[in-house]
Amino acid sequence: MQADRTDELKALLEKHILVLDGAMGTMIQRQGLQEADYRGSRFATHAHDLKGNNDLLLLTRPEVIRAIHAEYLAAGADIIETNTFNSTSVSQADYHLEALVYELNVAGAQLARAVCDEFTARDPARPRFVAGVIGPTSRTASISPDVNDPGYRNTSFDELVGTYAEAIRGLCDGGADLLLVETVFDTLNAKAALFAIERHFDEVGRRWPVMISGTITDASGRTLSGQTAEAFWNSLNHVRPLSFGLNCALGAGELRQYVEELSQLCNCFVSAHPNAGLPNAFGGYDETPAQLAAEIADWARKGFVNIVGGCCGTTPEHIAAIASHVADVKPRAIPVIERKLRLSGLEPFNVGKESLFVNVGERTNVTGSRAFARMILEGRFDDALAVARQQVENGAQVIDINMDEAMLDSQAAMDRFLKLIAGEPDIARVPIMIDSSKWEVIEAGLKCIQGKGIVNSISMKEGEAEFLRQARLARRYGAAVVVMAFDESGQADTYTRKTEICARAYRLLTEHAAFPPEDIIFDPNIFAIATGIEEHNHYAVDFIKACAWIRAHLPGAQISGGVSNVSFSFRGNDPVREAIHTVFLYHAIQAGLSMGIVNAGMLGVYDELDPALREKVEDVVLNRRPDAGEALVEFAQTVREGKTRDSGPDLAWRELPVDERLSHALVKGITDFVVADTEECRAALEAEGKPPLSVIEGPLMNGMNVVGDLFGAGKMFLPQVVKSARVMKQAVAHLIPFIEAEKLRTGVRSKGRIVIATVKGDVHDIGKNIVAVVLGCNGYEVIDLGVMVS
Ligand code: THG
Repeated sequence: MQADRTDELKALLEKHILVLDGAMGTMIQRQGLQEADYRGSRFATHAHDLKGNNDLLLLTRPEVIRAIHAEYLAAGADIIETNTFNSTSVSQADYHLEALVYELNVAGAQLARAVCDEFTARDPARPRFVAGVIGPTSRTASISPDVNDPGYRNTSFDELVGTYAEAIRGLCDGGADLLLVETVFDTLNAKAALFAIERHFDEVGRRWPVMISGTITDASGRTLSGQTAEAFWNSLNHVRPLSFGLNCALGAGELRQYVEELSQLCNCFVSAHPNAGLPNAFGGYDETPAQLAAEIADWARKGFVNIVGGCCGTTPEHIAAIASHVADVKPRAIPVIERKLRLSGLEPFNVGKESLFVNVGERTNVTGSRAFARMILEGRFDDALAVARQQVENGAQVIDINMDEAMLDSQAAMDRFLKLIAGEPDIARVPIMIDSSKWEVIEAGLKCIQGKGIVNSISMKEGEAEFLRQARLARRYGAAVVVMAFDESGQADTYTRKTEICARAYRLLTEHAAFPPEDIIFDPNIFAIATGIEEHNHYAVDFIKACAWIRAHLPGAQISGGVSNVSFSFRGNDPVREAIHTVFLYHAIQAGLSMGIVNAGMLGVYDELDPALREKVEDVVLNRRPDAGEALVEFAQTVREGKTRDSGPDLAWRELPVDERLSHALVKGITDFVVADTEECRAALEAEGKPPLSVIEGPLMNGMNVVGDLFGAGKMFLPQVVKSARVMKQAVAHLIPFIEAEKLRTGVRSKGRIVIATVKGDVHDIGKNIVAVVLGCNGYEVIDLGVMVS
């Protein structure tokens, strides 16, 4: 194992912009290697093609890789990337070489190590470093590869952790100085890599610096899995990376604004290694060394970057040009970033002093809503998703999800629901709070979310050791935690117990688990008041006082609670419950409550409450008179059920003409009415003497063109387009029997045969499926060879 060079590396980064190497693939391509080169003698009889498995050259043609490393070092690279981008079992499975993962990573690190050491020995004033490369694999943990089943995945968090763990062990054993998790297109894949990294560090009792580099794949400025740059940072900064940045996909010009954005957000070094421009029509790269270096040099002068290099299409000439341009430029100074709870879904959500009060939607809870429980128990997940969507539309900034129901496989339900949410960008926009009293259910949930979510909850009820274990794990998954005021002797119900337990938990978390205070959310227990039992009358007051104490004494932490609990004794009388919530929140927020699990959209305004009701409610909440509860119960009888403000989704678009409705459904990804609308459209066109195919060629393609234009303009991103494809598919499925019947009637023969496939290395086949459907509908016979076709 290589000696720890973290301090040396950090010291250099304070003084200089360091240079990464460039592309490996382009350089290997130049050699014109053939199948036999890849096989060498060791794999001469391997039953599958090996050409294109560039990482395998580490074992069969190491001198080729060694020479490329040497060229980059000679060009001025300070950090060399190991040739291990595809050295994971997921990627090696394409070649049936999963067994080589550890060996490839060791070999990759050893080889780069040896070349770096040679160069360092020649010029000790210019030390060189080995970055152990961990690639994204060819699978996405957050996106379904099957348009018909948005909850399906072809890999899992556990599978990725398993193979990444092997790779990381290999890289560290082989002598890497740091680890580089790069070309991240799905944050959940990266979370799995970082989980494995943190676990490895714990196991061997040593840390390596970690670089994280994501990739933005289209004009929307998002990752493939739909996150914005800031959401991406919020999801992964829990590992305190050495550097954070972007690489690949777009050329330097297109990447610029996102690098600039990260340079302002990240309290670590910032890296960027773009492609040599966007790929041209032949898959080549046109940006010259001078062009690329000029753009990167400008980033350097503007103070955006600390580490720069090249990705696809770059060569030693590009790296030499970059190195000479940044040699004398001062590196970016790491800015001081305000510490606050920084959550994310697809978009960032930062909880600071200025975000007065955070609404956490409570309705997606099987124990808190009979209707939601029925949907889940009956497997009506579409309806359950509609509940989540409504919470977000009604103002929930986070959604709480709870599947704790005796009749349910809670772990499976949590997994399925969260995977379905991942396919709904209008819900997945917000962070998730995973609510369960069972740790296994929480952990199952954490394995499904790419954003930075919240664990709800942990506590000291099973002692300090278990509390700290769960806290450390939550952090390893990159989540914040709700800490309930609960200890070995039970739930805290008095001001004294609430504050003592929170103080003890705070000390344990910050001093023994290095937990950042801003990621702690205390819940000092909201209990029902006005129950008729005298001891309960003081519950709200004690909670409110505890909020004030926590604010004053436990700096940086947030405070939350389950607000609807407080009014349980008024079940059945929603107007009174709402009034209680409103008054309770009015006082608790003033005392420091910063978040609440609430029925989003059902909160009143303190000043607008009927004064008579408010007076009675306030007597109860603040425990101002011994008979307050009875008085409110009596008064409550007079308060009639008002109109509920918990309105359904906006259906105004249903009034539009049918082709506009189809277009709307495609753009918004709404499947609810698509079959009925398609049929209405088909019948109408039939009446005009037009064939069923004209529904596709007219209204449906018009709608898809709108989707295409919005995507091209960066106004839609991939997970949204996937939903559009699903709508299209359902519409077409409805039309196919009509089209077949029409063919038989008119005796039309096939216009020709089309062979179609998704090439090896592509990540999904959505585009191909749409093309296949459209061609099929236009009278072509389509033969689909499938995915990963060489
Ligand atoms: N703290 C933390 N998490 C929590 C709670 C808490 N999670 C669960 C709960 N408490 C917060 N969520 C709810 C959700 C619904 C209701 C109360 C709290 C509720 N439901 C109505 C009822 O039961 O009468 C509606 C019933 C229905 O619609 O069927 O009141 O305190 N950390």
